[in-house]
Amino acid sequence: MSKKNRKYPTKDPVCVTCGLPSASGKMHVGHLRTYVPADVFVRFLRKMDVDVTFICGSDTHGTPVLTVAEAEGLTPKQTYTKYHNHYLETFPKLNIFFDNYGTTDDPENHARTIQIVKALKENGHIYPKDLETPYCDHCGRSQPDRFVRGTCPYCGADARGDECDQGCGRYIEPGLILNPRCAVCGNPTRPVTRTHYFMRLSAFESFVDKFLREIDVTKSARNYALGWVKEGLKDWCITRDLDWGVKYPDDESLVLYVWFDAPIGYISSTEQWAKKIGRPKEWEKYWKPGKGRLVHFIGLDIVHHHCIFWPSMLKGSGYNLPDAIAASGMVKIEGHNFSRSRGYIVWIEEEYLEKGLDPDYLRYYMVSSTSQTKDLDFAWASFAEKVNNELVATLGNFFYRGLHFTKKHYGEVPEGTLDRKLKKAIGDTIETVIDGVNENELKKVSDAILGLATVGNEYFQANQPWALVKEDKKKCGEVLYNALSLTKALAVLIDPILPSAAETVWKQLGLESDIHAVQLDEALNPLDFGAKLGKPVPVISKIDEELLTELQETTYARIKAAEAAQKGETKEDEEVTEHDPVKEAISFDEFQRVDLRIGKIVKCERVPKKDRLLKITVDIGVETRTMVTGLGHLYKPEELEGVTALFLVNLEPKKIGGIESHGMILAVEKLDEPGKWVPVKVDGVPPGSKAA
Ligand code: B3M
Ligand code: ZN
Repeated sequence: MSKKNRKYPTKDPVCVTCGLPSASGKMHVGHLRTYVPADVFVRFLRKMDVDVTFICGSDTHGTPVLTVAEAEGLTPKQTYTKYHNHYLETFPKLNIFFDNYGTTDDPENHARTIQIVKALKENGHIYPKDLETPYCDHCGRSQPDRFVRGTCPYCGADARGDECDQGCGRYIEPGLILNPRCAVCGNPTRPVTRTHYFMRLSAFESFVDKFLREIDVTKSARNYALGWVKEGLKDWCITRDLDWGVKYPDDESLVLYVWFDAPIGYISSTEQWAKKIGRPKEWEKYWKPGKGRLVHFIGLDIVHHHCIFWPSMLKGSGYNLPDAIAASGMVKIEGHNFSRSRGYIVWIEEEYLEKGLDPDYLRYYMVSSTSQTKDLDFAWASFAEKVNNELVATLGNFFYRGLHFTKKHYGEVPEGTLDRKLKKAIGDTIETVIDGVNENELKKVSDAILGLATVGNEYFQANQPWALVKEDKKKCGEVLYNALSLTKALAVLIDPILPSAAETVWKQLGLESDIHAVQLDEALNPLDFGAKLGKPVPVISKIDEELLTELQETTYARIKAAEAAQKGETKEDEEVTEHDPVKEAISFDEFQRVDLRIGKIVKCERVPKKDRLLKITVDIGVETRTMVTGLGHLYKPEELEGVTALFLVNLEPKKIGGIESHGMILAVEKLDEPGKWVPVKVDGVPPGSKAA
């Protein structure tokens, strides 16, 4: 990226927000897909001297909180307070620090929401209309949103009232769900008619279209959202027949839909921050039209709300518009779609923090595993591998060996001058870091920093200080001066990702300033001679086999228990199945682009150090090529050698475990044995035969 295309550093004030977690459950690994990168992004902006405020809070309204309150026998307020406190305590334990963390039930949010409804109404964007919504005679009440289940009108999957949670993921307007049944008692509901309030979203169609093309929004999110615009935006029902939420000003027997007041929480939480710092009007620099830049970090599951509803609400009531919407991919657990009910979840408190694991490891894993926009497959084995083979072996090792050796032989920073090549490597890394932050590709950032640590290790190795110290102590001092200056640079650069480790190394270098306040450029300033070194101790330690097994067992045990529970339920309730719903339809043309052929595995070998990976050489008739499969933990190479199976041969090449893979073997996951994948074998057909 050329310097002039960079958005950051900027003199404009920036407000970064994260999607508000619903205060109806505890924090799990899935949450961190957004919160960690956002926190890292904010910390890097601060290191570029950008004026940035980091805002979040708990989402306390709507049926997500109500259903949990009913299940736990608590009031909605008791429920959200319990989980809000949990978030409030847990974020700092992960080194995630918001400038303000409020709730959507705070008075500021009620007031701001009502102000926005009134502004929208005055501007002619709200109107009343009669609507038929589900009523459950058995429960004796209206059952909106999550209180109702039925068939998705778009894809036919079993869905909840306002969102197709198991199929296409789309937002569903009240009254549209097909075959509705009460989610509490299971009885069919009947439609009742009453007056609701609608926002005239249809009038915002061309605005949203233009907005999405102009702002900086993750490509996939933009494409989804533009797709909805193309289908035509329908007016949006903003009220619900519930008594928990922000009361609708013109009819207090209704509340606003949770997705109306939740994003307003971004504004009200900024207002709370402004009050807290004693400049109550300061929030306006972000939210009133002007130079302030709003950056929203969200998950790909809440694109509709942030790319369609929210900008229209802001526009219609005269507020500033988002400058960027960064949508992260979702998290899978051990290769499976995240699912609470099926046990594919990892809880942060019990299963990570209470095991004594360092939050920085998880932060590193979250940013360095894959591109921010892709799904991240969380697996304990790959977590341990990243910590052990990257953090410890490359970075931690470099920190420790230089500090330990210098402390032992010199006790202080020896004299030297910074090597030109090393200085250039530091300078180049800073540039890549700034590019990565601008592109919101934090993997690029962490890879560059680890690359610099590799340069350091090579420098150390090449100069052999352990031998040099005996021959020429002064010259050895020069080498160590360089190694420690590079350590300092690495501490500055890695600080946003590993704040605790960086802080410790900083102290070991004898530096007294606050590393979190140090700017990126400081990485280029070598150390002062003679500074006393602190006590060197390793700042990152390996995840040992025993702990890894314990972590894996906890996760697997839960998955097993969930499976058993589901099987039990299946017997009692025939309706529950474990089949994934059928995906959205594709056209025949789209299908024809898929090239499936029979191939024969002529050779199969393990990929060194990668338990799950096998390198296979496949004869596909026209040619013989290399592919990498993730079946290594299930099969020995000799079990696959000689197998004839179905292959996807026009999948774009991808590096897996350092090897370029040119296609994919098709395998099926056994329904009765989750996690067990079996290749689609075909006998009696020669390689190269096509499937359609
Ligand atoms: N509470 C939805 C969720 O938990 C949500 C986000 C609000 S952002 C304004 O995914
Ligand atoms: Zn659907």
